[in-house]
Amino acid sequence: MAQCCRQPKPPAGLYWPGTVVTYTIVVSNTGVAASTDASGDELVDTLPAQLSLLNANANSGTVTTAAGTVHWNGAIAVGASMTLTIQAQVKYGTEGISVGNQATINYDGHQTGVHDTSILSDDPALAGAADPTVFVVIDEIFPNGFE
Ligand SMILES: [Ca+2]
Ligand SMILES: [Ca+2]
Repeated sequence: MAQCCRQPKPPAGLYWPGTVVTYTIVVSNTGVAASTDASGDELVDTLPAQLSLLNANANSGTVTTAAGTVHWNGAIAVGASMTLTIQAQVKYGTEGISVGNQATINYDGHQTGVHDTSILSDDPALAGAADPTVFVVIDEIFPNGFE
């Protein structure tokens, strides 16, 4: 029974049903004016249907979650960054499915108190400017050689 709750940590990039996936999203203010907490969410990440949202935390601002969607509100000073960490579990019955995730960041580029610009998050491991983070769910394996 001891092995019932064991959750082996997979090698980087290998995910199977039951694996906990951690997304780390860093939003930096590289502009010349503070990014304010304007009306509406500054970041929204709706997780794909293959994932169950476990928790979400940020080092500044306010995080709320509803169903499979993470909402972040807050200000970011010039030159500062906000780090949002989202943990989700790969659902069962998803083997072979390509799971993509991408957040939307909204900001008030014209300093009018209203969001006027939206950008998509980017996977820095891929060459494009706005790549979703994608992995394919594999069949369960036992990398430690037992069970
Ligand atoms: Ca806001
Ligand atoms: Ca990229």
